[in-house]
This record gives sequence, structure tokens and C-alpha cells, in this order.
Amino acid sequence: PAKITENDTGKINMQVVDSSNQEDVATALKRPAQSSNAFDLAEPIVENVRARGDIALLEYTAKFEKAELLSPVLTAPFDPKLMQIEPELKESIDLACANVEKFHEAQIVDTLKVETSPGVICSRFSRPIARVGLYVPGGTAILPSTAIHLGIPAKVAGCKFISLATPPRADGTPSPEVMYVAHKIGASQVVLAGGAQAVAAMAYGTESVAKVDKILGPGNQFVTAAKMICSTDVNAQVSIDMPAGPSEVLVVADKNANKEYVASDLLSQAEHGADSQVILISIDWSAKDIAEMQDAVHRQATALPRCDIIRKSIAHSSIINVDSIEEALDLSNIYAPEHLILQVDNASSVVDLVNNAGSVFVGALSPESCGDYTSGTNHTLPTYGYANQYSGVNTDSYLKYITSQELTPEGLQNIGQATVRIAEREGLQGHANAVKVRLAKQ
Ligand code: HSO
Ligand code: ZN
Repeated sequence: PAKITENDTGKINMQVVDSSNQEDVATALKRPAQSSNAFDLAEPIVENVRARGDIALLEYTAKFEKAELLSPVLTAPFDPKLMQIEPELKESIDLACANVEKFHEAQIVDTLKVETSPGVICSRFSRPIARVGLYVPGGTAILPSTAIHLGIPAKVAGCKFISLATPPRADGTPSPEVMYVAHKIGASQVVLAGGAQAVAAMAYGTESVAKVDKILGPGNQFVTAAKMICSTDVNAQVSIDMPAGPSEVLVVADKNANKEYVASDLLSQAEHGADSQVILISIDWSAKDIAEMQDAVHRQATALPRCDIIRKSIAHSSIINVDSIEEALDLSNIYAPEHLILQVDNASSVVDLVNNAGSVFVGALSPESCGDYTSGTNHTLPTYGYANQYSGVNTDSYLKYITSQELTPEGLQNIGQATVRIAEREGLQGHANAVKVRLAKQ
């Protein structure tokens, strides 16, 4: 496709790909390249914050956020003046929190107990991760919804200490919407910092920022790089949710799909960032259908305030026309989209064909926006193809599972001899002995 420049006011056109050309399809399904030096840039920032603590953190906040702070943290209970928002928005946030809470509470499973051999009882039970750090990005949009989708599951899981990091505004204050959510989820600390420096502060702890056990949340390439750097440092002893990449959506639409709806879904993701990617897989569409689609995208996009961003993301987005729903889902499973929207007849029956996706939006009346905010599913999802191996954030993300076993005399009789034999074959006589001394007593 022609390169679209920042000031371009021309027609917004998605690239149309012929599904019989495998090379073109593969190119269309490639994610936009990520800059390779994010790690090189994040590394010294992480190291500086690890070594110099608050001073380094405050320096970066002054440099990147243009905010001069006396302290990088706010401690609960937070000043109500910091969370003043209009009642209607409060109610909407409350509704979103309630639905996310319901769905994530239902994910808690009872302790598992299985008698594997007579007298051998194995259990699995969960415990919350004690201290978690939630990263809520700033940048081009304020994201109280991300605070909800990270924070409510942490609260539901029973995490004792919730830290929420978010870049402050230039006047040094956090966004009141995010603060209202911080208060609702019972956060103990708000870290007024963003980027790799915020991640490092939570991973290692500073004089005033508490060290956490796990860091979750989306962010730009530097945030992701810092999360990955810290999670591989044994001195930090911190885990992360998943590597995050730019937002994306794949829409599957058949002949009967409403093109206005399809366009609105594509654009709701395309407006996230210039590196976002949106893919439309149409089933058996004519050239006229595709032209109508392009018109709808252009018309809706040019009416949106973030049209400049959309122009850039549409420049690496495509329409791929295929012959059947099976073919569409095959491509979708290869792409492994963060969000998969099914605007096809009998959409719920298609869900069985989905193998790789972060979250699925079933049918014409299920826009991704509802999942982003209020339906109850989590919007922190694997992107960039990581839906092949990662799940989105869920209640389990905040839990560890501990297993236990308890043997009766009968149980030891039943598995003792086998244990001894395998241990001896491994040359681990000490292991064998731990069973033998007991069997001898029975
Ligand atoms: N769609 C984003 C989440 C979000 N949308 C936040 C609006 N606000 C995740 O890819
Ligand atoms: Zn979104």
C-alpha cells in the first residue's frame, strides 16, 4: 500500500489481499515490527532505579512526564480531592467494576482433592500472591479501565498489598478517574511514575516504593522490556503477566454482516495507537461489498478525533477475502488475535473453531468496546501472537497453587515399593531410604 504520511488527508484504504496468494496473506498477517532497541534503552533505566532508588525515579519523572514531585508515592487512604469525578462516570465505573468482579469471582475454584491410590490423598489449593504491582499506562489516553481490569481481579484474589503505578500529569497529580479506581480496588500505594522506571521501582523497591512479587499490566515497548528484564533477574524475584504488544483485532464477517458495525469495530482498535493492527477476514464478499466496507471505514474514521492515529494503523491493516468460515478461522488461529470478533450468522456455533485468541466477541451486538470496559471479561490480553501460549489476565494471574499429599499406612504400602525402585534406578539411595525406614516400621 502507498505510504500514508502524518498530514495525509487522502482516502483511508485498507489493503485488500487475495487469499489464494499465500505469500500476500502471510505478509498481511505479519505484525508491525517492534523497535529492537527497547531493551537497550530500558536496561540502563532499570539499573539506575535499582541502584539509586527514589532519586533516579524522580529524575525520570521530571524528564519524561515533566512533573516535579517531592515524593513518588501516594499512600492510602487517598485524599478524596484527588478522585473527584462526575456522578454519572462514577456509576459507570461502578458498573464495570461490579461486572468484572462477578466474572472474576466465579473463576475461583474449590480446593481439589484426589485419592490417587487408596490411602494417598493429593490436594491442590490456592493462595494469593501477597504483593502485586499494577501498571496503568498514561500516554495518549487516560486508562481507568485498565486500573479496573487489573485491580478488581487482584482484590478478588485476596492480594494483601496492591500497588498501582501510573504516570502523573505535568502538574504532578494522577488522573482522578484512575485514583477513584485505585481507591475502589483497595490499593495501598499509588506510584506516580511511568515507563521502565516505574516497573524497576516496583520490581526492586526504592526508599518509598514497595517491592512487589508480580508486575502486571500493559505498556509501551519500554515497559514491556523492563518487565522482561526484571523478571529474569534473580535479585528482583519478580514475575510478570505476559509480554505485551500493540493492540489488535481480527474481525470475521460474512455476507450478512453489518458493514457499519464492522467498520466501527475495526476503528475502535485502530485508534489505540499508530502501531495497532486491524484485520478483516470477509467470507465470500464481492468487490462491491469490499468497496462499501472501505467507504464505511473512511467515513467513520474521518469523523473520529484520533483519525491521525487511525491513518497510521490502517496503513498496516488488511482485508483478506476467503471462501468459507473454516478458512476464516484457520487464518484467525494462525494470527492468534488479541481480540476476535465474529460477525457471522450463528456466531456462537463458530466459537468451537477458535483455538488461539485472547477474547472472543460473539455476534453483531457484542462490540469489543464492551469487553474493553464493562461486560466483565478482562481486557488485559495477549497480543502480538502470544495468544498461542498465554491467557489474558484473570483471577489465576494473582494466585499461586500449592499442592499437598497425605499418606495413610495403606497409602505408603501402595506406592512405597514403586517409589523405592524408581529412586534406586536414579541412583538416589537417600530417596529410597526415606521410604524404606518407614516401611520397615510397619
Ligand atoms: N482494547 C485495549 C483496552 C482498552 N480499550 C482500554 C480502551 N481502553 C486492549 O487491547
Ligand atoms: Zn480498546
